[in-house]
Amino acid sequence: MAYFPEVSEPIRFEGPQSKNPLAFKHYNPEQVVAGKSMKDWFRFAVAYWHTFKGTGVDPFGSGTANRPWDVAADPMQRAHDTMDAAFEFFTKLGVEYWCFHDRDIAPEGANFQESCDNLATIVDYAAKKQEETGVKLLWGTACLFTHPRFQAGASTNPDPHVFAYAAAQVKHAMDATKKLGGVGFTFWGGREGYDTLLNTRMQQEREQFAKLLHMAVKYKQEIGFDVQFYIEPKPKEPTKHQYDSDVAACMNFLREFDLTDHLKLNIETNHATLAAHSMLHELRAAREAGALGSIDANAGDELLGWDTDQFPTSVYLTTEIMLELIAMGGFTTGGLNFDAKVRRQSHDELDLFYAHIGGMDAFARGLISADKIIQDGRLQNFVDERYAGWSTEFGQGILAGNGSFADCEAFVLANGEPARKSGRQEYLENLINEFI
Ligand code: XLS
Ligand code: NI
Ligand code: NI
Repeated sequence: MAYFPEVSEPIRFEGPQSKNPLAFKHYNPEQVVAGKSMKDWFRFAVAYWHTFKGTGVDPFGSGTANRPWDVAADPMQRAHDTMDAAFEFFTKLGVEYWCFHDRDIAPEGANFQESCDNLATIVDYAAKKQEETGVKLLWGTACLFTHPRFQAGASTNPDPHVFAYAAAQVKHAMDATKKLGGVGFTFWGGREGYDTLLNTRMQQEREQFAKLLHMAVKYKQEIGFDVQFYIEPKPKEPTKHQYDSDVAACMNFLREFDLTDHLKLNIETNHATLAAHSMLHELRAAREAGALGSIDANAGDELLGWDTDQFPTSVYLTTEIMLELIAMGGFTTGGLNFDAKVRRQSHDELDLFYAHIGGMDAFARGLISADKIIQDGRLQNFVDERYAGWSTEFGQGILAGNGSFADCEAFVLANGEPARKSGRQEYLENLINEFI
């Protein structure tokens, strides 16, 4: 059975003149930009949870999407049907990767063992589908936030019984990811935070979180699984405060608990903005710390204060993202995962295509603009010139750690008042707009 009958063949690149809503206008997978094909720059992935499991439910209303793959009475049949729909979608859209939580792809059973058996059955099925289609797994993860047992957190729970449950679940989610050839595994601390400090031992909970991550490192070595771990910053929602709040908090956490060698960051646009940072800021902070691993590509709404997880359509945003990605030389294990959902009123299966096509085209335009900005060179030259003083013998001495207060005083006495230079913000903003 075809779940997407309106899309009879794979989405193709038709160029900017095309008016076909089911064609790429800018994303041309094999087109080489900045030394690499578009598809290799982006490594696009579809998020299983939003695209196939999302129904449009919100705190005020029930789901609006009635998916044809979500109708069978038996939950395992539904899981198989959903997997069929997913691989039909991946191949028709032409993405190379997908991402999942364990509980997205297989239902919880009556007990832990049954849940693990369900997962193993569906993973076998997914492995077969991957082999048939060539679609690969970007990363897997464990859902440690939906079930009521995790109401007070998973690894950060006041009860070690829940910690054990979470750890056991991660073990199986890692096995599933390994079996599917995943190159990454993500830890997003959905409820790893607190609702109120009145009942919380904050430092102990942070330590518990780190202990789970160390167990995961040990386990991946035990099973010989060459996987990149990611931690995904988010400041809040569902908790009031999440311990992995932003890039800076994550880096501090990883350093404090000796985990910097084992985890990189998976940065999500809407989480950056929830933390009152720009995506550019979070990417820059991660990249300069050598810890930028992967990206959850989405966008928030400027006027709504929660994680709306919208598809990215702003070329300004994608240009900024691609400037950082090009500066990094591209992903190694990571990719651009559309952790994004269609709006509640966009409940048709076709809307899933429009959403992803739009996101992919927005990134293609971002890549092309970013490449032009770099080729042009004026932005880089301006920044180099702005910091030129640090290349002098005096500046270099300070950076090498050889400076002293006495040297600085002598320098000021000899050189007088520093000349002020314009930061040229508006000029630079205009320059960026030349290329967008
Ligand atoms: C939720 C997160 C989640 C992670 C995976 O806000 O973005 O979807 O990416 O658990
Ligand atoms: Ni995410
Ligand atoms: Ni999110």
